[in-house]
Amino acid sequence: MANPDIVLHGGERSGHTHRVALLLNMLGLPYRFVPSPPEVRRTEEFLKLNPLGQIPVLEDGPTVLADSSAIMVYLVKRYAPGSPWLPDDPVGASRVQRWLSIAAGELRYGPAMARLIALWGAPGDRAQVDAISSRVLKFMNSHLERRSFLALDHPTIADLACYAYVAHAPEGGVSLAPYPAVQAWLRRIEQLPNFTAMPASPPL
Ligand SMILES: N[C@@H](CCC(=O)N[C@@H](CS)C(=O)NCC(=O)O)C(=O)O
Repeated sequence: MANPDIVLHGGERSGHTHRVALLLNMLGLPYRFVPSPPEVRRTEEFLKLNPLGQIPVLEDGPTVLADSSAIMVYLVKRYAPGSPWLPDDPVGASRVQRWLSIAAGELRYGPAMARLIALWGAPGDRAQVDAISSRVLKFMNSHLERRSFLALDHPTIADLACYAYVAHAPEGGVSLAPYPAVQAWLRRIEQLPNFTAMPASPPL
C-alpha cells in the first residue's frame, strides 16, 4: 500500500529517478509515484519543489528534497541509519561518494547523454560522449574484475546510482560487449531482493 507521506516525482525512463525508486523498494518503503514529464517540470508548482526544474524530487511529509544522490543519502540516514547501504566510517563513506560523483559526472555525460541524443534527439557532441563513455566503462570494467560491487564488498547506494545508465547504455548506441565484468555486475544488481527494472526505451 502506498505510504501517503513519501511522494516521488519522476519519470519512468529517467535513470536518476530509477535509482531512487530502487532504493525505496530495497528499503521496503512504500511511496506514491507522480509522473513529471517536461511540461510538468516547467510549472510554477513544480519549480517550487525544485527551482532547477529537474526530476527526481522526493517529498517526505514536509521535507522536500531534490537531486538523486542527495535523496539517496537522506533515505538511508533517515530510514536505515548505519546500514551497509551507506557506511559511516570515513573510508567507506568516501568510497561510496566517489561513485555517486561518477554517476553524476562521467555516467551522466557519457552513457546517459548518449541515450538522450539517440532516443530524444538532444543536442550533444556524439564523439565526446563516446569518448567519455568508453573511458568510464573501461575503468569500471577493470575495477569490477577484482570486486563484486563498486564501492565496498557489498551493495551500496553507489551501485544503485550507477546501475540504470550503464544497463541502458546500449539504447544510446554504447555497447557493453567489451565490458564483461560490468555486465556481470549488472546481473548481480538485478538479483538483489526487490530489484525492479527501468522500462526499455523505446518500449519493446
Ligand atoms: N543532478 C540531478 C540531475 C537530474 C536530471 O538531470 N534529471 C533530468 C531527467 S533524468 C531532468 O530533469 N532534466 C531536465 C532538465 O535538466 O531541465 C540528480 O541527480 O537528480
